[in-house]
Amino acid sequence: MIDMIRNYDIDALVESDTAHHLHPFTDHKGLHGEGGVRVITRADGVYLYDGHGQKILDGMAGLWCVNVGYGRKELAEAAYNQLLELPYYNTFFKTAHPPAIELADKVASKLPSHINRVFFANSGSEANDTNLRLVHHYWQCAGKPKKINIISRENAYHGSTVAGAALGGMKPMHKQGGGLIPTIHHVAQPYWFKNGGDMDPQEFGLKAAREVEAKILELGADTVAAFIAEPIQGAGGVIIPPDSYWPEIQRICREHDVLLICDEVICGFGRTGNWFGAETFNITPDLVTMAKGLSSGYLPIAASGVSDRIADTIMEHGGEFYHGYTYSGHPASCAVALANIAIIEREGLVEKVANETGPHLAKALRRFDDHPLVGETRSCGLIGAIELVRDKKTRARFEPDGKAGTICRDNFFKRNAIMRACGDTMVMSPPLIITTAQIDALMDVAAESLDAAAKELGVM
Ligand code: PXG
Repeated sequence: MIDMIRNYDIDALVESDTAHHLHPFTDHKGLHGEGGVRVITRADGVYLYDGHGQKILDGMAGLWCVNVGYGRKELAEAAYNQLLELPYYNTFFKTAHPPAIELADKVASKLPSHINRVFFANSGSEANDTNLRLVHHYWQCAGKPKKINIISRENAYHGSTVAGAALGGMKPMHKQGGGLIPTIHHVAQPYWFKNGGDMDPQEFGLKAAREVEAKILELGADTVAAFIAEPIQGAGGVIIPPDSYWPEIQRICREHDVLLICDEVICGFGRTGNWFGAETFNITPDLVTMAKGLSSGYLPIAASGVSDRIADTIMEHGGEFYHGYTYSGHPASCAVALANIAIIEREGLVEKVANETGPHLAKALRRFDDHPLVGETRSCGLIGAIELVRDKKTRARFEPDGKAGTICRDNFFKRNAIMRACGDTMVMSPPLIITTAQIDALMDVAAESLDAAAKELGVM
């Protein structure tokens, strides 16, 4: 944490924000109507502090990214030292620099053994754009240029660039022009709680997986390039697929020679109790998207992990891959990512999630099983969800969609804790350094917020 706390004129900042700052994913009319933003001025460990000195428990690790927690001096020092030694150089024209080389090596060592190459980007959206470019380039090099269709899932989140939004399955984004790539197709998500009806979850998992196969057959396997999915859908509402889902997806991709892109932007770097969600679900991806936890959000950096099959084919074919970003493998971001991974290793955070805090969260969530507003709780490692319902038995929701979630989220906020609402699903993804006592504190706030929301919704 910084030694000196700066004094900001918060009211002036809020006014200035209203006048000049366009925020991502924000209804500005609504925001300004509510009196503007809450200004966060500093953070330490799992806590944020706002401009009025309030201490806020961050149950979301920022935006699912601050895995090692806030206030890590050694990450600041890694950036500082690198910026003095070599603030920038590109990796385009037969050049490289130590941090990019070392980070590619380190990340490759954490990925499944058939993935040994890494291509750097600056955000998860960019890395997914890269994956799309890589997939098309691969199939051309492999002599199957007709394989151009990509299959994704409804309600998936793969970013906010043109390709990211089209890859994702968020209908409101598509309606605003974000779904304009005609070779990208969407199938159902393995969301038993919402769509499973009376089906057994495992049966439902198989059914959802077989929608991918049906789409492949509809398009013709010789035209399908890849299937992209998050091991656990994050922004879609922490959708943990039934155990039957991923093995069936794996079989389908193998059988129809369709590449599998695992978007690990949220699941990567310890979130599920392994370095990658692919390990947790026993997935063998051809490409892996990484961002967020790669640097714990201290500096922007993302990456695509590229399997030997893809990298070797492209290399053997030869010819330039016309793709890259000015800041691919930015030295300071790479240095910070290396220091971040060193912290995760040194503090055994992945093991801690698997053996201690993950199981603790799962158990702690069970206290809401009998709550009138709660239809289901679920978690995997340190990513979890609470489903809000009007009727526990039928899993019927309140209307309109999202109302209960917003009320509940606002109640969290009032109590100085952060959980996000995805529609009527409360989601959490705290920093991986969170202690069991801090998880209990978060659950205490959840209990109060659920009670308050239930009263507001008239069910308690
Ligand atoms: N893939 C996944 C799985 C993500 O969660 C991205 C790609 C895109 O990453 P960038 O770095 O381009 O944002 C993400 C990002 C939310 C929320 O409201 C989630 C994300 C981003 C912004 C908001 O939950 N995830």
